[in-house]
Amino acid sequence: MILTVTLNPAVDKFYMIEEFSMGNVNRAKYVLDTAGGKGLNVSRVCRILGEDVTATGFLGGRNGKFIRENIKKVGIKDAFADIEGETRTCLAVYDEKNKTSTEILETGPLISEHEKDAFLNNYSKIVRDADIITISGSLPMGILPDFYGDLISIAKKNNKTVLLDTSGDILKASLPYKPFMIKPNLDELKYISGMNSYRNEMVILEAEKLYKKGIPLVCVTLGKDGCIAVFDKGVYNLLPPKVEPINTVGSGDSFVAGFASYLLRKYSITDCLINAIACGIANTQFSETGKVSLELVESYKKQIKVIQIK
Ligand code: TA6
Repeated sequence: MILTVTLNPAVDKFYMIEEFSMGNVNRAKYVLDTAGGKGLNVSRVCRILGEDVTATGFLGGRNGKFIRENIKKVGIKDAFADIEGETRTCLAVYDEKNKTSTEILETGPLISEHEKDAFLNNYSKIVRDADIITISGSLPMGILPDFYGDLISIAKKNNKTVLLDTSGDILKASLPYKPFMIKPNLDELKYISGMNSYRNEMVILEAEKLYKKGIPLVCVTLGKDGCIAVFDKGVYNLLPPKVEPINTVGSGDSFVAGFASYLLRKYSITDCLINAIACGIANTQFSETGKVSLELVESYKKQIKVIQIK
């Protein structure tokens, strides 16, 4: 079973706009509300891949109710903790003409000490039934950046594998706890490493430094250019086919789901990364966030090139 952690879930509101015009009235030609937040996108893709998924985190208010109803419909087991606050809304505005996606992310509700303790108590129990734990996204107010470290420690005490997808100070604070995988993009790698260029050599150098600090798999995601991965003392570049995206939001989350699914099925790290990238690309072919099709994933897997750099 895959346990997904989304401490700051969101109702993802997607607006399709013919041509977005800043400072003017824009009429949405298509609107879609999705039970989102990175970990719930991971959960939804895991379900499409046929995996047994339990989702946990914090949910409250009308948005929390919407999310509970929607995750139940797709067979995601609900292990969320109730909160007083209102779960947030995140906007994704897609400009059809310019093919750009603009996101506006709310900070999320304030979590009380009592709510945090109740979550931790429940998490410590459900971790035992999980095989793989994914921890994704930002933290709501009231939760300190090193909280993911507590979750990683509890998981590792139970001999569970943790895949971490977060950024900024939260990612920095989590590194000493050595999750199995981190997947920073270039900007996130720059923030945590201080590197001053995006040249491949620099990216590889910083990724290797993180690997040497005890992170078994450091995967720097490069969007349409795939990823650079450091694991098992080697450095690899995985190159995807070129596709025309519809909506890229949720591709990183689909990547995590694809990786978790294959890791659970005991595939090699390389095959897990191939499946992960194929899921990330497949997600771009749908307007919904966190959506893939098995046919597209299978097709893209065959087109991904793996180059061993070191
Ligand atoms: O990756 C896409 C997405 O999950 C959106 O669905 C939106 O919920 C956002 O990211 C949340 O990101 P955050 O880093 O705030 O957890």
